[in-house]
Parts: sequence; structure tokens; C-alpha cells
Amino acid sequence: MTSETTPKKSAKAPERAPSKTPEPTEVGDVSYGNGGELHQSPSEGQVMTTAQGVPMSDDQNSLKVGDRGPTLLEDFAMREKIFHFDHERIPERVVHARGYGAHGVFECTDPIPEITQAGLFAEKGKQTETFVRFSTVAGNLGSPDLARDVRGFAVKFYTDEGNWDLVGNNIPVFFIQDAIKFPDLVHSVKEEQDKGWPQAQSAHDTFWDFVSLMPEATHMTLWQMSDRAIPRSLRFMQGFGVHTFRFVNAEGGSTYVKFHWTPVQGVQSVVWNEAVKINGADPDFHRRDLWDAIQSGDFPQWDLGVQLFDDEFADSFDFDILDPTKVVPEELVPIRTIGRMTLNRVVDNVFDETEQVAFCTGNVVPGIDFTNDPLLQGRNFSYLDTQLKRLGSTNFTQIPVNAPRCPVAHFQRDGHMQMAQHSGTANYEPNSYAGANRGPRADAEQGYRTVAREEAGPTRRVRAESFADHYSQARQFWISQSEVEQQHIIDGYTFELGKVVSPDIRSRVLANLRNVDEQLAATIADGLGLDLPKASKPAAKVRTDLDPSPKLSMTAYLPESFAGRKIGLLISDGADAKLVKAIQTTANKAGVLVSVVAPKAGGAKLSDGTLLEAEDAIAGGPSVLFDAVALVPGEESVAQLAKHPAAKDFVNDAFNHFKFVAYAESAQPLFDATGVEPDDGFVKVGAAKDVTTFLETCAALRFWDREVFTG
Ligand code: HDD
Repeated sequence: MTSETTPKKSAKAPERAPSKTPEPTEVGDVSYGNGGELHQSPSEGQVMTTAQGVPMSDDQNSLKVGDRGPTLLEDFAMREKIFHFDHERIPERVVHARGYGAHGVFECTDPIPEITQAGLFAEKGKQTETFVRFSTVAGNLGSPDLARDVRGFAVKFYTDEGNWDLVGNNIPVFFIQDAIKFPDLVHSVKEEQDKGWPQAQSAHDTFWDFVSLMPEATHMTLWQMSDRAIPRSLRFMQGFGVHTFRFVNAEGGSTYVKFHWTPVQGVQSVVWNEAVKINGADPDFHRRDLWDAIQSGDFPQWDLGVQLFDDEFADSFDFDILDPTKVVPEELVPIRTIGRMTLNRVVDNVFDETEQVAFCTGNVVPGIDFTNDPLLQGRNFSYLDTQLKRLGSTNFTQIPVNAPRCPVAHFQRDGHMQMAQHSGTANYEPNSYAGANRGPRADAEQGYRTVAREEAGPTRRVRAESFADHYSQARQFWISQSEVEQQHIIDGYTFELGKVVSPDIRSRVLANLRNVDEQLAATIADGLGLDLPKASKPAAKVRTDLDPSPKLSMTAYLPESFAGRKIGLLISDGADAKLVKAIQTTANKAGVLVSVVAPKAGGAKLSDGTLLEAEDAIAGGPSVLFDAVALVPGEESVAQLAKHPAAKDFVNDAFNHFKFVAYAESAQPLFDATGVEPDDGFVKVGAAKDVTTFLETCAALRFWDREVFTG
């Protein structure tokens, strides 16, 4: 990214760019009603009106006869207000209901015009506006952010040739191979129909029943049981297009492509016990983190990488490139980075933008095309359909967040909530009203052209033989994980299967896992107190000769520094003022935020007599909310602090969640009270240079030496 286009990071909140209304365009284009002004925000001194624009004289009291009623039906203002309120909710997304969005910009850094004619990849420095929505899959709209779940990573690119939606996840494979199974998958993971629970959890019988009967899900469930499914921040996740797509160049030549988003901030997750506690302490943890980062000018960025390959590679590959339960290992096809996305603006209104944004996998632009992946083909049908259900009209493309930023010219007319005012007589093509061109008309040269694929064969309901190997890549994923990651996968399965009531279902999962790795299955069985069942019979021979693929481990994506992370600084009255200041300034200089936590929300009096305000009282600011902690209690007040259950949890949790801890000499009573013994993950701090050492240590993110292995 060139310096003039990189949004500058600044400590203070950036000025908000004014909201944009799509530019009015030419003949046949969409123009908007409402005086051309769709964005409304009341200005100072403006008189309140009804939706019809009638000025209101009183918005506190309904219209009554006399002082004590009755209330009159004639009160059109009240009726309109309550009528509108009654209709405020729209159906939440059937999956990915809980999400958070932000605006951004994509910049091409390595153009590939020879590979694709997509304009956004044509020139170095070319910028394209984007809107991103991150989400969890299973939970309802109000569910907690840190559920163990796959995260949606959907990006809308407003290109010069229309909108392209890359609707991906933070995991590169999927549970099922054919879209016809999607309703079953989703039914199984959502609340059980007879009970109405559990919410936002896969840890229940129906989910494990389904996936144990669908061995193709094994690879994805390994990812899902890993810490990938409990990211620390939406800013610290990778994203994947999952399917194999096609790039198409101006000559019609096509290249297969897999899309990868890699966070510049590094990849980071939490541990399960921490996730459980974060959900209670701050169910909005992820959305708040993204909002805070963007508002403070610490704009998150992702590199867009592509794996490019041709038919020759596809034929030589051990797996089918159309099978969405498989990755193409980076050792076989390296990733080429072609651009960077920066999220630099929060939404003005969550409903208007994040809720109403409508992603469709079918939204492609010239230069990007589909493959025959049966999951992708089914998705192309589903997304358009779901938007109609959710948004209530085929005109959802006119909602500002969905409207293309380029000219629109077509003869689609009418329908519910038509916002465009189409002028002129002709609403068909060809017509002679528009002059010699009879337009607007399709153009064989400029227009979107599907790759000329040769297709033949009998019509059959069939699963290709080349999709039959469900375990080899699951095994490769497993052997590519670090020892700690493997332990967390074991813990994930043990927890989830522990919530499964049916012994048969548990056994079936274990029987499948034996085909991945005997030790993995045996350790989980031991954790559950079960005997190992006989291994299930794989549909294809399991390859045990695949080498580990290091890029499948999160350890390959550690950040370069601790920047963008947050330290929880626990203080109490009499805390060393110089040390507190040193921690704050040194950390801030390194791009690390410091959040002050004290016994009282009002803050604590430091050793120099100044009052330092706290962001949180201890009960509201547990250490799970921070990436590392610093303990700087006052000598006189620490004994009292050490009796506080929340203060003890603060220290205990930081230790148990493998966090790095900076501590002043005065913190000893906290260790005595909790039994925590400082290890090499603890750094004693007395001066600014110690703080620098601490921050350098923190770049490793967690002190994994504390892990207890059961494997
Ligand atoms: Fe899907 C939403 C990602 C398979 C049907 N999906 C949705 C969203 C994401 C994904 C990120 C949320 C978009 C947003 O933020 O608005 N879905 C995926 C990925 C898949 C996948 C990566 C596999 C590779 N999905 C999939 C299948 C089907 C659907 C096979 C149906 C056949 N997905 C939907 C949907 C949703 C949706 C029902 C619900 C809300 C929406 O579309 O807008 O149509």
C-alpha cells in the first residue's frame, strides 16, 4: 500500500466521513426519492415532524378529551408512530443473525490484469469501497459474541462494474459438500426444536448426531473445536472464500482461484474458559472491540491473497478442487498477495447498514466466475431468495448499503418499496425513444460473460467419487497443529461431547475420529470416561503420508508486536504514580491500550495524591477482557484488595488463561491470596525500561508453558 493512500493512524478519534448518497445517474438509472436525501439526521433547532412531514406540536402526550381522556383514535401522529414501531423488526437472518459491520477501502497492491479482467485488480493503487460484515453462524441476533462458532467474513466490493460479494468464513473448509444438506446442518446446530435450547452452541445432541452421520464434516469440526472458533477479536481472524472460484481475463482465459484474507494484526484467539467468562462479562466484546479500534484510528487491515492454479494442477491434486471440505495447502500453491483492505469507518446506523446489507454469492463482476462446486451452486440460489424474505422486496438493491456505486441501467420496474423515480415513456428494450442506440442495451464486449465451459453427462443425483476421502485432510490439519493447539482441540471435543446426552452419538464421533488420529480419539474418550468404539469404515483409503502444512497452524500468524492489544492495569489507593505513568506512556507509544481497573469505578488516589480515574471497577473489568495485565496496587491498600473476590479472579484468570503479567513489588499479597506463583510469564516492573521488556514479551501473546497436557 502506498503512503498517500494508507489511512493515517492517529490517537484521537478520526473525523467521520459524511455519509454518501449514491450519485444520481443517467437515463434509466436509479434515482432516489425523499428529495434525493436518503440520509436523515435531525439538525439543531429543527421542528419534529410526522413521517408525512407535518410539524408536531407535542410528542409527550396523546390527544385526549379533557385532561383524563379518553384518548382519541383521531390522533394520527400517535397512530403513525406506534404503527411504525410495531413494524420495526424484520426477520433475522436464518443463519449469521448476529453480526457487526464496518466500511472500508480495498487497494490493489499487485495488479493481475493478465489473470482477471476485474477492474479492482487492474492497477496498482486502485481503490474500491467495501463494506464488511462479520458474524457468528448459529446464534440469534442477541446471542453473545464469543460463542464457539465459525465466523462469517462477508465483503461487499462496490466496484466500477457492479458489486462483488465475497461471502466467506474464518475457516477455509465447510461442513458439507452439497447445498441440499444445508437446511439439515443448520437445523441440527440451532436450538433443538422440542426444547428451544441451547442458544448459540454446537455442544448438544442434534449437532453431533448430524455431523457424526456425515463423515464429510469431520475436517471442519476439527477446525471448529480449535481456538479458531473463539477469536480474540474480529480484527485478529483470517478469512477465506472457501470455494474454488475462477478468474477470467479479457481473452476469456480462466484460472482457478482461492481467496484468503490475512490480518495484518496477526491471528489470535482466546481459550475456552476465557470465552465462557467474556460472554458473561461483555456479550458485545467483539463488536465493541471493532468499534473502539476504528473510532480510535487504529484501522484494522487484511491482505487479500490468492492461490492461482490451472486444470493441470487440479488434475494432479489428490483431492477435488470442487470439494469445499478441502483446502489447497499453501506448500502446493503459495499465496500471492494482491491487495489490502482497511476498515476505516463504523456504520452510522446498525439497522440501516449492518442489518439491511444483503450479500449474495451470485454477485460477481466481469473477471470473476463460479465453478461447479455443488455447495457454491446452491448458495447462488439461496442468498437472493433469503434477501427477499428478510428485506421484503426485490428492490433491496436500492437500499444505500446495497446500491452499487456505479451507474445502474435496466428496465426492472415497480415492486414493493420502489425508491427510484423512473422517468420517460419506455420501460422495455429495445425501444426507439432513447434514440439510435435503442438503449440502454446489453453489450457483448463490455458485459459480463460467463466462461464457456464444456459440460456433459447424464443427469444424476450423485456424489462424485473424488469427494469420498473425508479424513486425510482432517488428519493433515491435526498433525499441523502445535502441541498446545492440539490440546485445545482435545479440550473442545471433550467439552462438547460431554454436553451430548446420547452415548451412541458420542461413540459415533469417536469412531470417526479414530480415522483421523488414534491418540486424538483415545484422549477424548479418556476425558469422557468412555471406552473407544471400533473405528468407522472410511469411504476412501485414508492418506497417512500427507506432510504437516505449517500454515494451518495459528502459530504461523503471530503479530510482529503487541500493538493493537489491551493491558488491564489493576491499581488501588497509593499505587506508585511514576510506575503507573510509565506503563501508560510506554504502552501507548507502542500502540498498546491501557485500561485502568480499580476497586471503585471512580478510580484510585495514586502515591503522588492525584486521582486516576478507572475505566472499570474490578467486578466490571475482569482480566478476561484484556490481552495482558499489570498489577500495581498501593502498598497500604493491597491487603484489602487481596480480600476482594473479583481481584483474586483477576489474578487467577490472568494466570490460568496464559496471560503475561507485569507486577510491581507491592503485588505480593495478591499472589499470597491466590496461590499464584510468578513464573517466566511474569515480568517485575519498576521503571519504563521494564515496561518495554514486558511489552516485547507480550508479542508472543500467551505464555503457553503453563498448559497442562492430557494427551
Ligand atoms: Fe451462507 C449467510 C457464509 C454456505 C445460505 N453465509 C451467510 C453469511 C456468511 C455465509 C458469511 C452472512 C452474510 C451476512 O453477513 O449478511 N455460507 C457461508 C459460507 C458457506 C455458506 C462460507 C460455505 C462455504 N450458506 C451456505 C449454504 C447455503 C447458505 C450451502 C444454502 C444453501 N447463508 C445462507 C443464507 C444466508 C447466509 C440463508 C442467511 C442470511 C443471508 O444469507 O443473507 O442465504
